Amino acid sequence: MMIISEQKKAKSTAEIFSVGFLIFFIGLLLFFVFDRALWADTVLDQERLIRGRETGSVRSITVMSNAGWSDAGVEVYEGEVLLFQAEGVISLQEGNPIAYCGPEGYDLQTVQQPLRERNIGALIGKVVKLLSVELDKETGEEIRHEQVEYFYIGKERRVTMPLTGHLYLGINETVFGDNSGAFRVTVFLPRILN
Ligand SMILES: [Ca+2]
Repeated sequence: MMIISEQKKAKSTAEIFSVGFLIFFIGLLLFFVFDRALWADTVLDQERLIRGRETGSVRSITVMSNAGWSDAGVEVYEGEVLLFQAEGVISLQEGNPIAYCGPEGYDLQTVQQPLRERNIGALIGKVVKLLSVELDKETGEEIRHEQVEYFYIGKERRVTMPLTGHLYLGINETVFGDNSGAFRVTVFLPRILN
């Protein structure tokens, strides 16, 4: 009886150790999974900024306020997250002493803007997807059928690309001929550009 009891005790001790190890292992696994998930949410953006030149690509674009859309020179993919940072001051009406603004725009919304609910003069972007090209039979001119998606940027913003296509940056204003100045924009892409 003594021997059996000892064996049982030994067995139960081994079981406790096994269960303990299993719990520890699962805990360790969960820690890594959740830690990575948290890390991905909070730290990745900063990491991406710091290591942008290793893990992705950085583009510097000057957006002239009096020249319509500026070609960012990159194709983007739907769902891809790009980080934008902008600086600079522009005039929305040269000679007007109060019509100045930064990338967040001037505190005024008009119906004649690409993004009506955003400040006039704010930094915005658009993605253009070329659907088809046809020739006008009468004039011989090229007619491009495009899908366009606009999005707000402001001073600093992470934006999920709404469409696969070509990226442009511009000012949230249609009457841009009387503007002056430019925004300097840094674009961080999550992949290496060829
Ligand atoms: Ca203007």
